[in-house]
Formats: sequence, structure tokens, C-alpha cells
Amino acid sequence: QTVGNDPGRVACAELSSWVNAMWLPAKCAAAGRGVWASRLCVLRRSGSNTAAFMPEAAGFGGVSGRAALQDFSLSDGDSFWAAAARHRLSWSRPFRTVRDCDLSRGRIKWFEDGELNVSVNCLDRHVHTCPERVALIWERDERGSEVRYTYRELLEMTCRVGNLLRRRGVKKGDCVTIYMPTCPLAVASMLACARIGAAHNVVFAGFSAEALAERIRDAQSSTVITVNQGVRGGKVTELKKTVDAAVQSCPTVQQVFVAMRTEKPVTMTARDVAMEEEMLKEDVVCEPAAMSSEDILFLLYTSGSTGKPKGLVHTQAGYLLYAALTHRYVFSYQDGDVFGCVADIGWITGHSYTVYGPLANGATTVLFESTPVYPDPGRYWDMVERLKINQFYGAPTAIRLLLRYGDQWVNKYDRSSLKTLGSVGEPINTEAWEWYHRVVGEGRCPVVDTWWQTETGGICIAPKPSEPDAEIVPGMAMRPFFGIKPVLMDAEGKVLTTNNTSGALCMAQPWPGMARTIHNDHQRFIETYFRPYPGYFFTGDGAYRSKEGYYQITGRLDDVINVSGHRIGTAEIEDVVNQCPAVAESAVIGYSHSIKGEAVYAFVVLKKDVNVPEAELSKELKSIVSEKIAKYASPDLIQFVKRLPKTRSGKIMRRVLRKVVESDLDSLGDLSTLDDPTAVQEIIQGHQELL
Ligand code: 6R9
Repeated sequence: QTVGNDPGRVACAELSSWVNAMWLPAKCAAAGRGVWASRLCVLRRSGSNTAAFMPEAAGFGGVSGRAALQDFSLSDGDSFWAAAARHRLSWSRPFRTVRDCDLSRGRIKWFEDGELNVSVNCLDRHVHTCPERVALIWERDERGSEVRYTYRELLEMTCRVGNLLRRRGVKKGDCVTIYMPTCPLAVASMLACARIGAAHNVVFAGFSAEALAERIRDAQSSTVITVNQGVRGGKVTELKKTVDAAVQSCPTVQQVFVAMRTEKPVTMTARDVAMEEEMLKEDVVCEPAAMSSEDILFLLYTSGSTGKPKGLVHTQAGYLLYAALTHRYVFSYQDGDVFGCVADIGWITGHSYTVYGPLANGATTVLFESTPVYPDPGRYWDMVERLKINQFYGAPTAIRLLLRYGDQWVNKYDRSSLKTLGSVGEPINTEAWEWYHRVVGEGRCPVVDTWWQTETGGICIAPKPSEPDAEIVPGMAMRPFFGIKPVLMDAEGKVLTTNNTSGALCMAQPWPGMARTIHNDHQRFIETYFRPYPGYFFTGDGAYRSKEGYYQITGRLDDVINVSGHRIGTAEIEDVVNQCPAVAESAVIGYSHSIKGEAVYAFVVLKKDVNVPEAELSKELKSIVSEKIAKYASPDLIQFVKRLPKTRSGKIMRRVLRKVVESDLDSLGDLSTLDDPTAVQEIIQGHQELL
């Protein structure tokens, strides 16, 4: 069933509709023609495509070694980033100004007068040098049926989508919503947007119709791209139906492109376009738009502590440069490696380390469509053996889950290809770190615990790059990346200068990968990230700095919880729970969970006249949250209470609720501001009964 990398070959019957459109014989191998091609040649002669592994080869004016490079990147950031940008990216118009940033005003601009095209950087320049190198390996849900796409094929697919979008009226500056599983056509769609200058807004395909609609409306998309059905963990999901339901409340949507992941036909309306059929009519050459560095590349929605999800905006050159550089140095990526990031493309990790970072570096990147336990808990390691993955990048929640199934699922497979193991999304506990290192990596692969956020665009703190024999401490993100200057703040907003201390994690200098604004709400951007500590970027996380100066992330400081590595605001869940007619009010908190890291706990006050049994209501509330947001946001535990602990001014005292759930009754703290102290006793009792 493996299609291999021979263009024009027809895949197995089940795949045919999906794959045929993308496997047409090449019309033109050298798609980078004209002006772009000649510029690429110049760049090639200057050596921009030579893959460098060690930082010293990266063209930083003779500076080498981690410590010296870190000093250089902080003391003369302009020269550092200018050298990196010239060396790593292909420009259609060179930049002169490196940066124009003022953190106190949330103003962040990099390489502003330069022009380039992100898809040219991710595709054409590699097609020019190594067209038959595999760009994508699509690890489909059906084990053992992986499909490979070369750089030439991915460029052709991207060009077809780009031409199709253009022909159907998508223009520079528009925003296209992509609601697709992790698959090659999703990547081609992202790159096609980049090629014609449209922004993309990828929405995780596990989100409900309502969550999708909210994101489409906020992004004001007129075009949506989806598939008939998704397949994950052997289960089929009706993605097209979800889009149909969502667009009902999205007046801006004029067209929905529907690709076929399975053979099941779906009802097409006048608005729907059969994507592969239309792609067949398009040329495989698509002129790239020249984009200014600060034009929008994409929006990506993420949860905050209050209000609705925010559409963080990332722009072209700075984002791409930062994703590419971190991909290369944090994972010690070397030319020719197979990079296996198992994150869904609906998250920032999928954007930066499945798509943009690896492709900018000319890597072979794996698109993982399945789950860690499908069809059995050996899935990841079987894939590592089959695809010969060199760097594996995943989430602690999956590692914790897999370690429970035992070592035999790992040992069954040959993992000798592995060189580096990465972790992302949430703190990795020592037990999971040790298992990942000792069992999965046979004690010979460095484990890099990478800390970063949707807002930061790429990895900011990680054990690597480091000097060759530098230590790695389990469960610690450790060292700031080049150009990153973390600081810890105390409760008064003063910078903590000593080591062996904890505080609010901020960044003292801008870096090219950071988000530029919140779509349609620059004020919220300033308030959230730059107001709390004027002159600094506030991450929302707390951190500890060890005696040696290494960083360890301690968790969120705001009302955001992290369920299996997915961010969700407690306010978002409360909002949905409160919409249930039986509910008077609610308070949601996160509590520690052995596999998910954190799980959702909801305290619910019912309206006076409600007689429905609690068990029934509990079930209903869980399913409402799954339906309205996503499955992972659904509460694990729901406790019905008579009243919530509130201050006299009416603020819910979440601190008290957290302590009750943690069974840490000795540190309930000062309860004197409580409106009605008996509420706490009732809650303690109810909590014990629930367990
Ligand atoms: C990349 C990503 C960001 C939040 C972040 C933090 C948590 C991410 C972590 C980590 C401890 C790590 N987080 N990586 N906590 N150690 N290595 O996950 O982005 O979805 O925006 O989440 O995730 O709390 O603030 P995003």
C-alpha cells in the first residue's frame, strides 16, 4: 500500500480519489522559474542552501560555540539576526532595517522593508537543489500505509491549490480557514495561502461546530477548506458535516473546498467545491506573491484566561527564520534527517515543527494522523522503525500514557535511528522523562524539554543548543535559545536577580518569532502581554531558576489550564456550563491528573427548582462541553454545590477551590474576606463524597 516516491503511480483503491489529484505526472519539474529562479541561483552560489549543523557554520561572522553565540545574540542582536536572516532565508528584496520594536507599546517589527515568499523558502529552493528529496511522509491512521511526497510533488500540489484559490477569488490579505486533519493537502493548503499572500487560520479538527464558527467569524474568512471525513484512531469523524453546521452562522463564508479523505460521498451544496477535481484543472506552476516581512502569515487561535479565544497573528520572515533556526539547533537536525513531530497541525507545534521549521530546512517531515495507542501502544515506535525517524517530538501526556503499558511495546521495535527526543506542551515529570530517556532512547538520545507558546512562535527555552557535553537535567527546559533573555519577576514587579528563585516568567528582549498582535484587538494584546510588567513580554507562566541558572517551568499563573498539552481557559468552560438552563453559576479549575497532566473540575450551582438527578445532569454537562468546545475540555469531575465561595465584592475565590481539590486544607489561607464562610465547609464535604 505504500506509494513510495514515484510520481504518477496510482495508489490503492481506497486512496485513489485522495491521492490521484496529487500524483499527476509532472508538467514542469523546475517550478521556480523567472525572476525567482534567477534569485535562487544567486542565493545558492552564496551557499544559503548548505545545511549546517553546528552553530559555528551558520554564518555568524566567525563567532562560534554556544556561550559566545548567546552573548553575541544578546549584546548585538541586530547583527546576529541580520546574519541569520541573510544566511537562512531567500529574499526577493533584501531588508535593510533589522528591527523596530518597542515592547512597552507592543510594537514588534522585524526585517520590515525586506520581501520574500514563505512557500518559496519552504519549497522552491529545495526543488532547485534536490527535487526528489522526500518532503513529507504521511503516516496515515491505517498503520503501514504511509505515503511519501517529494519536494517537487509538494510544490506542484501547493501550486495547484494556490492557483485554485486565486481563480476562485482569494486575494492577498484574505484569511482562509483550514479545518482538516494532519495530511499533505492540509500542508499544501497552508503553503498555498503563503504562496498567494493569503493568511491561513488552521482550526484543530477536533473542535466543535460552534468553536469553529467562532473562529471563522472572528477571522472573517470567506473560504474554508475541509475534507469529507476525518479518520483517527480507527474512528471516522464527519468533518464536512461540522463545517456545514458551523457556516450556518458565518455570513462571510462564500465557498467551502471539500477534499476526499475517505471514499464516502458527502452532500455538496452550491457553496461547496470538489477540491481535487478542481485542482486537476490547475497548472503546477504558480507565481509566488512578494510579501513584505510583516504581512500576516497566519492566525492561530488559542485560549486566554478571560474572554473568547484570541487569534494570535504571526508574520512572514521573522516567524519562519525563528522556526527554522530553533528546529535546526534545538533538535540537532542534520541534513537528510527524518523529523517526526507528532503534533496535530491545528496547534502551534504542528505549524512550527511539522510544517514551517522542517520545510524551511529542507527536512523530511512526518505528518502523523493517528493516536499513540492505535491500533496498539506500539504505534509510535513501530513508526520510528518503519520511517527511520531521527528526531521524535511529542507530548508528556502521551509518554505518561505509554509508560503504563510497559516497556515491551517499545522494545519490540528497532529505534536505532533515533538521535534526539523532544517534549512539548506541558511540564514533563521526572518519571516520564526518565522512561523516555532510558527506555525509548536507550539512554543514548538527549531528551530536550522545550518550553514555548503559541505567542512565542518557536522554542524559547530548551536544553539545546549547548556545548557538546553540557549536562541535561531531567524535567528542566534549562537554557534560553539564542536571542532570548528570560527574567523572573517578583510579586511587586521587580526583576529577581539571584539564582535559586521563582517568579513570573517574562522576556526582556524581542525576538523574530514572537506574535505581533491579536487579530482585531491590539489593545488586548498589549493588556495581556505587555501591561503586567511594562517593558517586558509576560508569558503567563511561572518559572524557577536553579543555582546553576537553569530554568524550570512551574505552570500557568493565570486561569488557563493545560489538559493533555491543550490550553483551555476556565472562563470558556464556565461560559458553556452556565448556558445550561439548569445551571445558576459555576467555577472551573484544573487539578492534577496522572496522565493528562491537568484535568477539568467543575463546581456547579443549580437553579432552585431543578429536580433532575445529579448523575444525569453531570452526564449532560460533560457532553455539552464536548459539543460546544472540544472533547478535551469536558470536565472529568463535576461537583454540585449550594453556593460558591465568594468575596464580599462577589469574586469567586478559586484559590480556595483549588486547595479543597488538592486536599490541602491546611493552606486554605485567609478566609476572612469570604462572604459566607460556611460555603467552604459544604464544599469540602461534597468533595470528599464525590471521591
Ligand atoms: C507549544 C505550546 C503554551 C503553554 C505554556 C506553558 C505550557 C508548553 C511546556 C509547557 C512546561 C514545557 N508549556 N511547553 N510547560 N514545560 N516544556 O504548547 O503552545 O499551546 O500555546 O501552550 O503550555 O504553560 O504557556 P501553547
